[in-house]
Amino acid sequence: MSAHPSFDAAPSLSVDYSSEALPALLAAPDVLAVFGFGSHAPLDPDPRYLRVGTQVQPGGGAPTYEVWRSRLPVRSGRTDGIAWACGGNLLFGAIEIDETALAGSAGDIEAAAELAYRKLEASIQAHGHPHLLRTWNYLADITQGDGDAERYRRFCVGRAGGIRAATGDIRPGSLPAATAIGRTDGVRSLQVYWLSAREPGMPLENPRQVSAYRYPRQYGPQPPSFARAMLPPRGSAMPLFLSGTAAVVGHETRHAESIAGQLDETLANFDSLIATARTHCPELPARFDAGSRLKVYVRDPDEIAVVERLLAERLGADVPFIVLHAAICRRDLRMEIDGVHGG
Ligand code: 3EB
Repeated sequence: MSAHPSFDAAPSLSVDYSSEALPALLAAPDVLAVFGFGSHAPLDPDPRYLRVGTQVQPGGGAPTYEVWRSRLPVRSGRTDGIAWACGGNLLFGAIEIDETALAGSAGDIEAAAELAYRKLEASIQAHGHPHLLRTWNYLADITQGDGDAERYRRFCVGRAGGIRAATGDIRPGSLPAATAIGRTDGVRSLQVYWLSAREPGMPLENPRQVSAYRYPRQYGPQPPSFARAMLPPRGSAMPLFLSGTAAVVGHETRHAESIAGQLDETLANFDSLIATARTHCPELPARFDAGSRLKVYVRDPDEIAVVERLLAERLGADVPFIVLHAAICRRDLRMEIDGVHGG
């Protein structure tokens, strides 16, 4: 451990959903990041605020913002096109890359991803928080293009290229938990945001699923670079980070024709993932509860209402969740869920 005094505090993070006004949320000195959802959310120049490209249904009564609090004072700024906020031995960062500016009107998602990940790696190194815990990636038209030209597959190539360029290699044991989802606000730029720390977390895999970084060739030339979940650094007061999780068993999509079937398979995947986490952290609750926070991404807006109803049935009234309209990275996936558990 370092003797530097500012390293002494154990990292601490809470994740909440809030309908407070944005200026009031940003006025708190321990707020590390605030997220608004979709084109109805306001814009604000504060580097701790990000309007993401997945939409809440307007008028649905959903909480408006996701708020990360570090419980310690936060410094923030913008450096080399990256918004960052640093406090409590945690680093939030965000970058947005306009694909159309990179390669003409057709865009180039692979180049955008490579650039985003090179800059991400440089930034977390420069800030002295080199251990990625969690990343989110929002890209337009995620399943557009066929075969290996599909945009999600090319994103995976670019992401891996950026990580390799910066760190020399892809090391499965240090990949972050992640979400990669299709933005639905009509903006054609890649959004990547992340949380990193001075100390590493512990990436986890799911026994019901093939590790994404070992997906077979049929899913593209570059398997996706992420872990199924991330336990926070030892001694920290932080939740378990759950990657985007869908009805994938082994490496195959299940229940392509049924939103209810996909939801139940997704929840079964979480049961198995949380059971794995509990072998390391027995105090973690076995089931989602009031300390969990879930974001539910639904491809077809017409299925949002049924997902809300089914989730309330399956989880009860105590588990906070936000439902978002977003495209999933396989055409046969109707929904995906990510979140945190055990704050
Ligand atoms: C899956 O299980 C669903 O490429 O970063 C989930 C979470 C998925 C993260 C990523 C992709 C990613 O393969 C897709």
